Amino acid sequence: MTIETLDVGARAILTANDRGGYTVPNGRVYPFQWNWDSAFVALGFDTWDRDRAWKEVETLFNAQWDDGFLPHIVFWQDDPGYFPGPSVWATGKTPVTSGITQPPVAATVVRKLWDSAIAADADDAYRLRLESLFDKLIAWHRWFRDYRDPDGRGVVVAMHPWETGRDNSPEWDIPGEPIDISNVGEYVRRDTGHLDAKMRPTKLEYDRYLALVQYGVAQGWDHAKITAGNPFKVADIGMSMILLRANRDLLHLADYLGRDEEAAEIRAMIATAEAGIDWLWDEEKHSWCSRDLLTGRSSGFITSASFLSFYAGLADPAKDAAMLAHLHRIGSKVEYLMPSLDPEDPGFQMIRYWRGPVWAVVNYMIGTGLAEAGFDAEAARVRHDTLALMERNGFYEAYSPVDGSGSGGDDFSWTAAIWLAWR
Ligand code: 9WN
Repeated sequence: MTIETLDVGARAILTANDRGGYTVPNGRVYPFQWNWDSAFVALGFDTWDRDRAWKEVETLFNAQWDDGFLPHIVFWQDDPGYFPGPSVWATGKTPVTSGITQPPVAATVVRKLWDSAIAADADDAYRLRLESLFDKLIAWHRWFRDYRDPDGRGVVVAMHPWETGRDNSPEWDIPGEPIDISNVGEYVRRDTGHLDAKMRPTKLEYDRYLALVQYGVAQGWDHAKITAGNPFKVADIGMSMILLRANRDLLHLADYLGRDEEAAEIRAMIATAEAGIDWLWDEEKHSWCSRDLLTGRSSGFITSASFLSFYAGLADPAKDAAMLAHLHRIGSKVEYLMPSLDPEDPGFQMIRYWRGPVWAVVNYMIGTGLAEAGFDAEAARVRHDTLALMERNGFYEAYSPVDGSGSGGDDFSWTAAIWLAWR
């Protein structure tokens, strides 16, 4: 297939999944607006429709709560095709939303949109929109500081595996054991009606997901109460790196807009993260790893998120060298980087969701970080593999790192968007 044909196909997916101001990840499997999906989707729209790109992010932030919290799903309209739907979340908000968040990639995306507007001499027309988004972005970042970092370590503590965006990563297995699933009750999953159950999380994992949703409902989605008493609290290496990066991009925007007070506040958040993030370095594994806040235990899993240290701008020569060694080792074991789990881990499964498959959006962040850090060969490999997966197999939700076969939903919005933004 030619680049032009793929461009046309990618644009057609975003257009077909556009519900008017927001884009669904996939019409059948995920019929609502998802938080980090929309941010990446905006990068795709920006390659041919700047106004629509900004609108995607603005629509997402229209669902922001008064305390700055930005939900992981916005249920702009009901749809029986997904479980758990709005009535299960019962957050009582208008629009109805979920009660947990997702990785904060939006500030980095908004900076990209702004840079692209400047390059096209269109910044005057977007300045007010930037000002408005800036206020909402910093409110969300403050919310992370206030509710997702109870020990003030400068990391992001996920209260639900879905918050990490890497739902069934083995990092959550042991920390998930204390979750009481005895009262979850009967429910009907919809995901396994759309997709092969072999690709999806297990029943035990779903029971835990739902028990945590029910816990949030029981707390009235009061995030202070959840922060205090949640039975699952894991410092996620992915969200922690992503927020650090997002704060650097938000600082750039603050300086640009002359927002001195906010800039000082963002600098303080960056300084806290830079001082505290080493807590997520696993000396035994020689890798960045998620860590259970409740027990202090490192997960010990090397996942695709471990490689986001470059994207976070952590220039630490010894740690960088260790991560590059892992990258080369993993790269010699699989056809396509970057598997969501180390292929030498006994739990590696090439098509089961976040236990093996490759996600284009994670690769985009890894590749961007590697390029910025000057690791050109590694950056080129990650980018090349990502684009090759799409050229050979179309725009799937994820792909087997072993044979490149598609996993999860097809005609997937954020994959199409990454093609357009990164090819
Ligand atoms: C739960 C939409 C989302 C992504 C997540 C991915 C998957 C949902 C699910 O799909 O999660 O949020 O039901 O499996 O793990 O990263 O945002 O594409």
